[in-house]
Amino acid sequence: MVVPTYNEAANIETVLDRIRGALPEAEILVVDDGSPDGTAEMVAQLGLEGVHLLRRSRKAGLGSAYRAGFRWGLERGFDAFVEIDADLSHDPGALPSLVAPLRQGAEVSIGSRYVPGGSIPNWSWFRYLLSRGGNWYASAMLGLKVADSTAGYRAYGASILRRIELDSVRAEGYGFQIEMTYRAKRAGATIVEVPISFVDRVAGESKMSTAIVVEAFGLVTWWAARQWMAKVGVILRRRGQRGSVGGEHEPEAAVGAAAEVDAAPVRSWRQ
Ligand SMILES: Nc1nc2c(ncn2[C@@H]2O[C@H](COP(=O)(O)OP(=O)(O)O)[C@@H](O)[C@H]2O)c(=O)[nH]1
Ligand SMILES: [Mg+2]
Repeated sequence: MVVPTYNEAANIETVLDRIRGALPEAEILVVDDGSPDGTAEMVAQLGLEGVHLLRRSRKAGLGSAYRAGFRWGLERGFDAFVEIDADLSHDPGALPSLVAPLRQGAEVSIGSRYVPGGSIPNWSWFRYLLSRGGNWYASAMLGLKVADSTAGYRAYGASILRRIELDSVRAEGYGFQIEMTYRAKRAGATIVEVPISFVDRVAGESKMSTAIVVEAFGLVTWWAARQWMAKVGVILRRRGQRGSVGGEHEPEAAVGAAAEVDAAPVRSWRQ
């Protein structure tokens, strides 16, 4: 269990307790970014068995906190990872149903607000529309076929985290969740959505900002553009190849390929 925290002193003890109650066998890693409210000190003082603390010096974003948490766990040989917010928006009681698909062979399980049975009881219409609009845009642009790709309550098998190349994941906010979904899908993961009820935080403050929304929108547009450019490139190359069958360019291409193969050992020998 990776629990990112920034100023969650009002929630951390309860959330750790409830995770323990729901999934006693899980190890928990709190990734704290130097919370000024003393969240990390509270975790250290509680000294709970099976609860680890990764302290980072400054607020570096949700995506970077998860990347650090996943690396920590992969180095120690954990085979499944769960993302959960520390503000009790994600009900720890749903953990058994969230991790169940991993036991049945799925590599990603998303706690989804937008599949039948999922809900957000107390959100303002503005946040609801923003979230639905963002999800629609990401899904349409990237062909994700996932109802809730911005959801932050999810479980991953270690195998997919290894294939995703975490070091090159760049997004920090909602964009991080979309990027992980996009990469997992491209890497051939089976992605399952499990209905959850997302309740808005009661204590502490949200770190959601306009910058986070803009980052997600910009990155989705960029990934989609890159995807289309790659597709157009493939079509043009295919056309070029068809045009040159039996034509005068063919011998030249063959010579080029041979030259490249020949050149390889020379390059490595020079090094
Ligand atoms: N370590 C770390 N945790 C963060 C950071 N930003 C947000 N969080 C945590 O990520 C979770 C989700 O953030 P929250 O502010 O509730 O976002 P919201 O649910 O979209 O409003 C909470 O547990 C936060 O404490 C960050 O920069 N670093
Ligand atoms: Mg929250």
